[in-house]
Amino acid sequence: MQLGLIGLPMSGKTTAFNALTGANRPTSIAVPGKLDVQLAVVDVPDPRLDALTAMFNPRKKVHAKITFADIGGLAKGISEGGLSGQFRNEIAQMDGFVQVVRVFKDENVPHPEGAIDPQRDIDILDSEFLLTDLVTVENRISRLKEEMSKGKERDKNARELELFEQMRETLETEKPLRSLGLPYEEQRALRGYGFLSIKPRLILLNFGDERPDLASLVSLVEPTTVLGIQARIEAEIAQLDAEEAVLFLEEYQISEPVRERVIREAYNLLHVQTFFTVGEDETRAWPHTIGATAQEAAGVIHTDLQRGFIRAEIVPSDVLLELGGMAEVKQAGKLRLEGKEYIMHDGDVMNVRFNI
Ligand SMILES: Nc1nc2c(ncn2[C@@H]2O[C@H](COP(=O)(O)OP(=O)(O)OP(=O)(O)O)[C@@H](O)[C@H]2O)c(=O)[nH]1
Ligand SMILES: [Mg+2]
Repeated sequence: MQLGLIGLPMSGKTTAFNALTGANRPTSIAVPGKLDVQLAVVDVPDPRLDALTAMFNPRKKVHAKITFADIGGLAKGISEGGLSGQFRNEIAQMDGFVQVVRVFKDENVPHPEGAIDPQRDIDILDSEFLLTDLVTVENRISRLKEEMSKGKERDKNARELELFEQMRETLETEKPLRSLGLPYEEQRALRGYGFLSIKPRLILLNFGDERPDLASLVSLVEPTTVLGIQARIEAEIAQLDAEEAVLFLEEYQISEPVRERVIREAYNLLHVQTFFTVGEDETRAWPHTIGATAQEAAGVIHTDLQRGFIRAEIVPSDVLLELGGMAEVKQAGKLRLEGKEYIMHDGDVMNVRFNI
């Protein structure tokens, strides 16, 4: 899973990136209009994985991973005629966005628009993305019309044209494509177009050194997921070792580090949940889409397991943790055998029986 940090110049993207990943990138270096991308991979914290690891004492513990991309260079007015190919390609690879919005006041840090106005800043970037998508939609509409006039694949093209005209209308009324709430399958079919406003995004309001107070701002940006952070403070805390970090989080009354909050929201927005595999070799957390069947989930581990899938042995991790071991689970008759159509639940521990 890849989350792109976007935002206007000097909003605190790199500072937030440092807070999220523990990196130590220099701040205020991006040049507006010049793409600058830096990636960092972090472990997804999961207390269930920790508990399972303590139980099985395996050689290896493997967390789910999430990639954060610090994307510098986006700015007002750079998408006339649509964002340039390079920007588009890079940004379109993201599964979702974390949009950093400046709330902090600091005379030493100039704001590209002058005054502080979070709602305006959100709108500016939104309209850059909307414009980029609109260009793509319009190009596709002309292509479709051209093909239809030649009598090619009439039905298929007519259906697609209907969808794209709906998309155009949405964008022209200044709404993002995600507001269409297209079914997952349809979204997947559109992936090749690299639409930006179709991707889930959450908003990270950077309150600077002041305590986040969403109440005063949240109505501006609904119905989006909004989190508040003190980016600079959290970036500094992310440099500390675990024990010291706990002390400072307490001191600043930060109940949960931003990494954990953002990852949890991202899982929700992207409809991702977790299953586990356990054993003496390794315990491991596997992210997968909510609604996946056991067979599809097996494919997350390896395509061979999906192809040769016979059955899955399933036990919820909380049951396993409560009973104290696999032998106990079997003895209590709590190990279920599920077929390929079984819909995975968050926290399932799975062992795939397969044959290839
Ligand atoms: N006072 C204060 N300053 C901050 C905070 N977060 C970021 N800054 C400052 O704002 C400036 C820009 O921060 P960056 O994190 O580089 O912002 P950015 O969005 O990555 O900027 P560009 O990549 O250059 O567009 C730096 O001078 C930071 O020190 C904060 O929480 N409080
Ligand atoms: Mg930056």
